[in-house]
This record gives sequence, structure tokens and C-alpha cells, in this order.
Amino acid sequence: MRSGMPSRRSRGRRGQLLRSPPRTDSVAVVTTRTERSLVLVKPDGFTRGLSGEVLRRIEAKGYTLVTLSILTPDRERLARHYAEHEGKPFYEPLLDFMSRGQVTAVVIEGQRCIEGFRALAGATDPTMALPGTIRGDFGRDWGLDVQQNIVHGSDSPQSSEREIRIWFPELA
Ligand code: RTP
Ligand code: MG
Repeated sequence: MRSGMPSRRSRGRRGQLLRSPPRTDSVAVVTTRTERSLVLVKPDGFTRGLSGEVLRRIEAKGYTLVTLSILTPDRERLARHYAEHEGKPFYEPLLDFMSRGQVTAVVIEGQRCIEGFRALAGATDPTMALPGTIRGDFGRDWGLDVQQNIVHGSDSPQSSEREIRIWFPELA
């Protein structure tokens, strides 16, 4: 198409101009700030060799990996991480489950990556998590006291800041 000519899509069959092109000078620009999220591949996901698959999905979505560590978390770290759940029936089984093996801890970055990763992860209950999500594709009910659901992701900017301080104090 020659420069300066209106696009074909804006012309009718007889060539009449149907609609002027959208004005770009009056469009409100909405920007969102880059944020970070703390992602964990839990011991069930790690043992099944799913760390790579989780990282692949994060990168395929377009988020950046900031830092990554493989470790076996102790109960003290997990108690800080899951402080909001203290006293709930699944709290002790959750700490047992999370401390029983290695996890891959990752900080990811990108605009709205906190809610974006929660969408990639799917619902907490892996039986109900939709196919196409990490928990929906790889998780299931194993008849245990606590849901083993492959991944954790921060649920708010406040949680993310708090959790990154727990897992990667050098970044805080
Ligand atoms: P997460 O914190 O791990 O990303 O998961 P979430 O926000 O989707 O779920 P949350 O309510 O914060 O629960 C933390 C983890 O505890 C286990 N859980 N088991 N009734 C149960 O069996 C039960 N409820 C929660 C899950 O591993 C959940 O991810
Ligand atoms: Mg949570």
C-alpha cells in the first residue's frame, strides 16, 4: 500500500470511505507498573520433575525470571511464609508436606505478573482447576490432609514483598 493512502479495510465495496481511522491522539493510555511475584514449585511438583514445565509456562507467558533457587525449606521459613494459615486444620499437614523435600523458589517479574501467575496456576483445589492451568493439568486429589497442588504464587503486592523477603532476603 502506498503511504498516505487510507487502508482497504476502511473502504466499502465501491471504494467509499466507511470510517475514518481511529484518532490516536485522543486515546487514553493506561499503564501498569512492573511487579514481582514469588513462585514456588512445591515438593510434589519438584519430585515429579515439573520445575522446567512451570518455568517454561512462565517464560512463554512473557514474564522474566529474576532469580531462582533450589532448596529444602525448614519449618521456620515455612511458618513465616504460611503465617496467615496458622490454626487452620490443614496448617500442620501443609508444613509437613512443604518441608518434606526440595522446592524450586523463583522470583518472576512483569506487569501484573502476580495475578497473571495465579491465572497460570489455576484454582487451589487441583480437582477443580481448569485444564490448561498448571494445577489443572498436573494436579489431583491424592486423598491426603492437605491439597498438593504443584505450585505457589503470591496473591497480592503486599504478599509478594513479604514472601520475597522470606525466600530471597538479598533482593529486599
Ligand atoms: P498458595 O498460597 O500455595 O499459592 O495457594 P492458594 O493461595 O491457592 O491457597 P491458600 O488458601 O493460600 O492455601 C495454601 C495452601 O495450603 C494447601 N491447602 N490445603 N483444605 C485443604 O486441604 C487445603 N487448603 C489449602 C494448598 O497446598 C494451598 O495451596
Ligand atoms: Mg495463598
